[in-house]
Amino acid sequence: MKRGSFLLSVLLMGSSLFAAGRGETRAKTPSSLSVLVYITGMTAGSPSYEMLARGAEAFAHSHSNVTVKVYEAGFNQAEWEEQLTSLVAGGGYDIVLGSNPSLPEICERVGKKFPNQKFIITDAEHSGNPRISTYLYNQYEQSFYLGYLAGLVTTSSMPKANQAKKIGFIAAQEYPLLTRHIVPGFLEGARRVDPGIELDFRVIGNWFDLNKAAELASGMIDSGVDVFASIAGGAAQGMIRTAGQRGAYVVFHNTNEYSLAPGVIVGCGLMEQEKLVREILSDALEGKLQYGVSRTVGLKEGYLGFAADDPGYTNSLPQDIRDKFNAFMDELRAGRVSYTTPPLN
Ligand code: RBF
Repeated sequence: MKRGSFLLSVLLMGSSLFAAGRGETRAKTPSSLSVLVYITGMTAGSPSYEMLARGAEAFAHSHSNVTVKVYEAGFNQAEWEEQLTSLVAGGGYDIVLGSNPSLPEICERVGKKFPNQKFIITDAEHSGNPRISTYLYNQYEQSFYLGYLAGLVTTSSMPKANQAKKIGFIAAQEYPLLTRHIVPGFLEGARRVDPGIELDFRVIGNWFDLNKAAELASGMIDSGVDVFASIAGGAAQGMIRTAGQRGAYVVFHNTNEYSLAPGVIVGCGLMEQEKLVREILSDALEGKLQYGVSRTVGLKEGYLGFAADDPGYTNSLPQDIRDKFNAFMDELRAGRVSYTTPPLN
């Protein structure tokens, strides 16, 4: 070996050692990225999972050095950790990407066995683990403005609104993000319209039983509920069906679903999960993604919204309600509505 090239290789070795020594925060820019999209349930019928998979697949489609595999873990939560363990055991994925508030704990345990594995989780909050990066949507905020709309509708003289000041919420199951942010935010929003509004809250027990959701909705209508919200994945379809048949309204979280039941679904919140996922993967590919931290994203950051520019909204609600709601959204975006997001833990 000539002296020049020997010196060069020593220098190169030194610089790569130096780069490695800088550790976690400035990982080298990967030349390719292999992503496992881990769906904690089934993709179809669950908007947040559909957007997760679509965003990742779109990113892979436009980047030839990115591969994405979508894995559906199914509804048996007791199996998720073991499934994920065997999926990462082969070491084939640079990152595991998921969207579920219960995933950080599972990933923390799996990561102990596979210290090089990285996990990125949206719709969750977790910090301090150098293998895990999380993005929490401010679901208190989305529920707060959807609750405000529900409050306007239940106190209105719209054809299907009754005298009772009662709104309903159907959940698939209880978990901290739901019981501490989503449900309290919804009631608080409604009470900004009228402090006398009451909430009827019921739980299905799983994410797929449409008939149980329909049955619960029917009982709630009997008890005076005229506006519903839900976090129930595919089971929400049963509630929407009953609301349509028996004459009640629905406000919907996370996606534009007006076309499912025009005149029944009168307001849709938006979660910009596809956009967030593309940005996350772009950062990961450039080696810029930070681990060990959690960020919260909401209205003002542009990751939560409301589908106001849609005939499903404009044709379903009278002008005065839309004026009041749109004004509330403007105030909220401008930071002029004060509210406190409760702690998650
Ligand atoms: N949301 C869905 O849309 N479909 C599901 O199958 C689903 N399963 C979940 C399972 C668990 C254990 C938890 C904690 C949440 C689940 N979610 C599901 C809720 C979802 O991740 C998110 O919290 C809500 O969509 C609100 O952002």
